[in-house]
Order: sequence, then C-alpha cells, then structure tokens
Amino acid sequence: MLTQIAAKGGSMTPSELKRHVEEAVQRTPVIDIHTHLYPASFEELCLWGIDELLTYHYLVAELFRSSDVKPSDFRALSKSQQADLIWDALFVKNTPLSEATAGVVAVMTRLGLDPARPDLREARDYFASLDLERHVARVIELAQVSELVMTNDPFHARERKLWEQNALCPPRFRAALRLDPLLNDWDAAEAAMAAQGYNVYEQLSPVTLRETRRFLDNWIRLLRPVYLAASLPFDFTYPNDSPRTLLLREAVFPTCREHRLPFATMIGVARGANPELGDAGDSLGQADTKAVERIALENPEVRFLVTLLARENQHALCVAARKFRNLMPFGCWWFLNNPSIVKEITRERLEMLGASFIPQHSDARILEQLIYKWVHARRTVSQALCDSYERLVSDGYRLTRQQIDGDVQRLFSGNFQNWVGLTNQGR
Ligand code: FIX
Ligand code: ZN
Repeated sequence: MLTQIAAKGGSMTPSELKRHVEEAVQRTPVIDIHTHLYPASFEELCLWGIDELLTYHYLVAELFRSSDVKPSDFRALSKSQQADLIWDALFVKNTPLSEATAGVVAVMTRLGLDPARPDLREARDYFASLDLERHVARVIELAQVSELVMTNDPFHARERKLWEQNALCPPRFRAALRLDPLLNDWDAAEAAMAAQGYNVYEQLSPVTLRETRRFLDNWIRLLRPVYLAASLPFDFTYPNDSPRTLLLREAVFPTCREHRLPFATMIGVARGANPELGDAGDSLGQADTKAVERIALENPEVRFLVTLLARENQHALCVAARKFRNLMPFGCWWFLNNPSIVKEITRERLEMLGASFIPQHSDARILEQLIYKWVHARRTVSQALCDSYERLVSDGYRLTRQQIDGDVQRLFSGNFQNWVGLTNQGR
C-alpha cells in the first residue's frame, strides 16, 4: 500500500524516505540546550579526556555493580587509578553494553582510538598530545553542535571569580543562570548573597526579595544568559508555603518577565539516594505535573522549558504542553537518555505535539560526551521521525524532502531559537 501511494504520488519510496530522514538528521547542526560544559578558557572547569570520561558518575555507579570495590576505597584512589579500575571492570572484564559504556566506545572510535585495548596507555598518550582549544573545536564539529548552553552557577566560588574577571567565553558557548541553591537551599543562598554584600536575610521580607532581584539582575548583566534555570526535586509542589514558592513568585518569574528570559526547569531528581556514591548516588521520583500546569497558568507571559526525570511523567508533560503554549518540553534527561526510552518519548511527543518540542539535549559534563550523546540521539530521533512520516504517507500524504529538512531544523534549533529569541540576542 505504502509503495503504491509513494509511486503514484511521485513522493519518496519507503527506502528513499528513510535515507532522506537519516541524511537530514545527520547533516543538520543542533543547538545543545543544556550541558555542563565550559570553554577551555574556564581552565579546570573545562573537563575533558579519557580519565574524566571514565570517572563520570554514570560509569562510577555501574562500576559498583560489576566489581566488589568499596565506594570508600574507590574514593581514596587517584582519578587515573579510578579510571583504570573502571576500564578493567566495565570494558575489559565485561562487554560495554550499557548506554554510558557504549558511549565511551563511540567517542574512542570516532577519535581513532581502539576501545578493545586492555589498558588506557594509547588513549592517555593521544589526549596528552592534544591542544585543548583545537580539541574543543574538533569535538564540537564532530558532534555537529552549532551552539551549546552551559550551566552557570553564581553560587560556585570558582565560576563566580572567572565571570567577575571577564574570562573569555566564545560566542557558541551560551550562558544559563542556574538557581538551584536559591530555590533549593535558601539558607545557604542567603548566607552566600549576604557575604557578597546583598542586604538579604533569612526572612523573605520585601527588602530581601528586592535584593534577590538585584542579585539576579547583576548576574543577568554579567552572564547575558539565554534562560534562567533550576533543577527541582521530585517532590516539588507549587504553590506551597515554602521559601521556594515566594522566591519563584516574587523574584524569579518577575525577573523572567522583565528581561524576557525563559525559565528552564528540570524536575524529578532525588538527590543523595545513596550518599556513599557521591554524584553517582542521585536517583529519581515521579513529579507532580499539576505543579507545572499551575506555574504555566499563573505566568502566561513567561516561556518555560520543562523536562521531567521520570518516564511515567512524560505523557502528562505532553498533555500539559498541549494545554499551555508557554510550555516547551525538552530532552530525554539523565536516566531517560537511553535509546529505548528516547524513541518512545520522541514518538509520543511527535504524536501529541507535532514538531513543537525540543527532542534532546546532551547534559554533557565531559567535553567528549558531546560526540556520543549526539551520535546516539540522531540515530534514535531519525527512527522516531521515520515512523511518524511512514504513518503519514500511508495515510495518503505526499511528503516532500523540503518538509523533512524543515522539520529537522525546527526540532534541532528553530524551536529553541524562537523560544529564547537567540537570533536577536547578542552576548
Ligand atoms: O541537574 C542537572 O543539571 C543534572 O543534569 C545533573 O545534576 C546530573 O548530574 C546530570 O548531569 C545528568 O545527566
Ligand atoms: Zn544537567
């Protein structure tokens, strides 16, 4: 049936369709809207190389399932000793089947390294030979990322210093003003702001709220962010009588309105589920999607970028986005960033939202993760798009190559550019 329609309509055959979708997805540059990356000029904040790749918390968590090393003994090792241990346990003694281990394989092969080596000598020699600036440029090119958004924390002493010293930041590294301490640990944030000379107190008085807005205004001036952001815990509710609600209502959302900046929120983390694993010890929980709807309803002129951590929340997020045009679902975050789930979520979003969402972000924390995160994402987004187009063609629609190109461009950059006004926002 499909072939007949295709042939009659002069549109593409199924194999031509599949080939064109794959080509369009492969060649279309993407704006990576959420990463933890920094340019080389941010010195030790720019994490890269095989030892950082292997000791990333995804792999640390997997190490403890494939070896009997104790977390406390692991923490006592040097980074290169930790990397050696992870390499041996997850890549030599076992097949790198998980998404995180397969990702390291994808990075190594694309950099010309052998992922079947019994040790890390070749990889370490390679990375030691690199010029970092050139390597950063090459990785971004390999990943076909046109721009990426950082996660910039004004409460992180080292990062604050770099910004206050006007550290160079290349234009394709966009800033995002991250507000987790402000919204999740007001006492600590208040103390840090007071230490920086802001007239704030634990009690959220009008003066303290006004000073908090001054703090946000100053950081917006310094960073020129494309959005304000916060990761909120799975048990986030809104509104309630916590400092968080007051800070959102009286400081953050008014600031978004005044500066015409979106608010990006990532909801669902359960920090420290297993404290002895450190960064690797965070888990997830189902979020209250009604809280997201209430925020969207209460702030129609604020644009929200929203991603949720629980798979069970994704359908409700699509429904919420259908009800509120100021909600932009984005990405398959963290524990969702696995091909089987990315395909399900992307198909569900295409079925419920058309191309009016942002399919993926990398969340890359180590530079070279960009390579595998986008190789894998493009593969899966292609498959989901093909399924949707095949269904459309079998319903009798004559699809053109131009339409496919346009849809991919919209998903990979157009939706985000329009959402944050990137086209008319210099740095
Ligand atoms: O809050 C966040 O930005 C999360 O993405 C991180 O905390 C998390 O560690 C991560 O990188 C997941 O991919
Ligand atoms: Zn992140």
